[in-house]
Amino acid sequence: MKKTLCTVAALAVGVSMAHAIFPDKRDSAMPSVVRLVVLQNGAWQNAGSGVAISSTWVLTASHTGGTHVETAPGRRIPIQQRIAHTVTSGNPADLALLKLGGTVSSTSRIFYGAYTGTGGLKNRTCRLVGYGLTGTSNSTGWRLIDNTWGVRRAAQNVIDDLRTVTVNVGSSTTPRIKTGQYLIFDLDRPGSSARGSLGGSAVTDEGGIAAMDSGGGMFVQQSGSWQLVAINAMTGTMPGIPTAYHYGGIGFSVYLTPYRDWIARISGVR
Ligand SMILES: [Ca+2]
Repeated sequence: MKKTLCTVAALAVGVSMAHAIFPDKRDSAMPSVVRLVVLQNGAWQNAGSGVAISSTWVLTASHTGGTHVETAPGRRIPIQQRIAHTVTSGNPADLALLKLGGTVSSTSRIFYGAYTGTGGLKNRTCRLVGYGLTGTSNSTGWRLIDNTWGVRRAAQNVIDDLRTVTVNVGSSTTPRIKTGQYLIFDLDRPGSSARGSLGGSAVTDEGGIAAMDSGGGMFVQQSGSWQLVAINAMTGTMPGIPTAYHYGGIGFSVYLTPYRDWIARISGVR
């Protein structure tokens, strides 16, 4: 299985790292999920997603970009400082905290839950929220539609696994190696359990993540609300399945519990 995941990681780099929520279900429940944007050629372009964990701090994946966060169309707040995760030895995780030069009104609580045991995250239904591409499903998988990013959407899935994965989020000439603990979900075919690779059958609104969903949130229902457990980061595949968006393809979100101390130290959010 470890070898399989090395393949997964390599392929994940092959696809765009600034990874859409599909299906096309617009989200109204999670305004804490913000769009990262940058001004290029006179227009605000997508640079990923993020999740506000306090009025002045946004958590995202370190491979996202952007100079501003957009909380609603046209309402932009500058990013004052970007602080990537660091470690004293080994590789850092694919996480970054963004200090805002203004305040947001909607925030999400982080649930630092265990993976196994009573109330653990394993096999829990999760909600994925971000500003990435949407698409349509067919008999073999999802066909993503170009230029559909920039809208906040939500999909659901099930947390199937927890793995430590090493991945290059840079290029071959300028590598940026990240090692992190990821919560993993597979893309099951709506209405069928025949083509999944990890867990059970599809849940309502089963979907995954794609370009520009990177940095968005994975949430679970906890104490009566949706709480943040992971940051959406990348997609992969399993042997014999051609692309990440075929049924059986896998999505990876950085599990936040192992990084609790770092998040608290930088942002003060506990
Ligand atoms: Ca699934």
